[in-house]
Amino acid sequence: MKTQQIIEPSLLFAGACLSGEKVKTSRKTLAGLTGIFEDTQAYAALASDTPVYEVFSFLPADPPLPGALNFGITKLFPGKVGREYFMTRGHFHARIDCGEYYWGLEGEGVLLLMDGRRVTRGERMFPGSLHYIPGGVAHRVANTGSKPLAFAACWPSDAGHDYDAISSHGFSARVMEIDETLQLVESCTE
Ligand code: PAN
Ligand code: ZN
Repeated sequence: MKTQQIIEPSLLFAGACLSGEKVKTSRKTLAGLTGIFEDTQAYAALASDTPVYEVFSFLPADPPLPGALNFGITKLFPGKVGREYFMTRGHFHARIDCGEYYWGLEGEGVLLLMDGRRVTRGERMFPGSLHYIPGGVAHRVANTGSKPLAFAACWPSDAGHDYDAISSHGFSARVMEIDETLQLVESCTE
C-alpha cells in the first residue's frame, strides 16, 4: 500500500484573521484617503496618521493569471470624519467584466455599490452577510458601528483596481449619521 503524507494548510482563516507565510498586509491611514470625505475641515482637523483600515491578502498568482483567485480580509476601524463614517477608498475593477464576493465577518457596516451610470445602492453588512458585486460596479465599505468591521473578499487575480474614477468623481451617495440615524445621502455635487 502506497501512502502519502497529509500536510498542514499553508493559510489559516480563523475568525477575522488571515495568516500564512504568503499573506501580505497593507495599512491605510487618513493621510492616504485625501479627498474622499465630504467634510474637508473635519478631515484636516484629524490626525493624518489615524489608522482607517488594514487589508490582509493572499495573491496566489504573481503576475496575475486568468482564472486565479485572490483572497483578502479587510479590517475597517470605527470612526467618522464629520458626519461621514470611515470607509474604504473604493474602486471599479480595471477589467470591467470582473466581479467579486464580499462577506461580513465582524461588526456592522454598509457596502456601497455604484454602477456605470452612477446609480448607487447600499447593502447592510454584518457577520454572515454575503454580497455579490457584479463586474462594472464600483464598491466601497463604510463602518457604521462602534467596533471594527471585518469582511472577507474573493476576486479574480487579473481584475486590477481602478481608483481614478472614484478619486475624480466619488460615489453618488455617502453613508452618514444625520440626527443620530444612519442615512444614505445622495451627493448633489458629483
Ligand atoms: C478589496 C479591497 C479592500 C480595500 O480587497 O481592495 O477592501 O478597499 P480599497 O481597495 O477600495 O482601498 C477588493 O475589493 N478587492 O478587489
Ligand atoms: Zn474589488
